Amino acid sequence: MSPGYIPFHPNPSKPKFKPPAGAVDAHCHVFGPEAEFPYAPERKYTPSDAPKEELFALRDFLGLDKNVIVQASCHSKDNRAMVDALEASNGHASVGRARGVAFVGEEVTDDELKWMDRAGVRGVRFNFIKRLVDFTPRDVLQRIAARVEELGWHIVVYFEMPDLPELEDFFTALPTTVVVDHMGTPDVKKGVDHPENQRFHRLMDKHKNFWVKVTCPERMSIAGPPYDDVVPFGRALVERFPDRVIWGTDWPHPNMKKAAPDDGVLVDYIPKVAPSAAAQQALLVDNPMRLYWA
Ligand code: 0GY
Repeated sequence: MSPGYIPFHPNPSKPKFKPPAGAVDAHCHVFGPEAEFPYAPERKYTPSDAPKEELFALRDFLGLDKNVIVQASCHSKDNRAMVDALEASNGHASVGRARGVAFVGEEVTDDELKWMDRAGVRGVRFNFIKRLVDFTPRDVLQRIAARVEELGWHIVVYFEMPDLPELEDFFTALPTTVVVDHMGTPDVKKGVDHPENQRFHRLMDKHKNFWVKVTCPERMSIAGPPYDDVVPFGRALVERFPDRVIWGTDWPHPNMKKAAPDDGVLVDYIPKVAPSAAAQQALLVDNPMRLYWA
């Protein structure tokens, strides 16, 4: 483990909010176990193991039904731990309980892409966070995007909001559905109406192929749990783009600075950003099903 790395919460609370039947945790990860799936040599942090069994137990405990497992940077382009979790979760069922998002380079072969597609991978992540990954040239990403499009997959983008002006033209030229991680990482101190956040809303408004994850209040909150200072940001997105929002836990919460969040508290955050049953059904079931299971 990296010095200071905080493992996931050992005993999360039982949420009061009961998610609707079929609810999807649309952003989570599996780490290792290192003995079976070693971390990548080029990683920027070493987490504590967070294996699939723990993820599936948490899913059941929180009252969720399905997972979208996103390849994290500590495993870099070695997608085996993620695919192993998909295979374990899906078995031979035609409608499995997990989908995946991979991280690939342009050296990835068509056979590898087919292997991942069969296992349930439906997207590729482009990570622009400098503390997590080394820079990949735009032309390389464009060539990957063309292959992602052929597969009918989408592209997940993770970036920091101050970098959006510089990235926007690249994003809007992508040929696929584009899913933005963690609300575009707004600065909570600046407020929902700040030009930086409004620029992101305008991007979502203008480009109907953009979706957004209403995730990670624990990363953005200044006040701490139950993250009420982040609620206006999530709620604005759910109200404005009701059919293009998804939600997830971000378990096992890599690189938290102070404490591991209580996953039960994160589930109880959902009705604050999506107060009506219709909004909850869209956020937790209908939208992720359209994006990942259609
Ligand atoms: C997240 C956020 C983080 C890490 C990663 O790929 C990753 O390593 O995504 C982070 O440190 O902000 O989505 O889990």
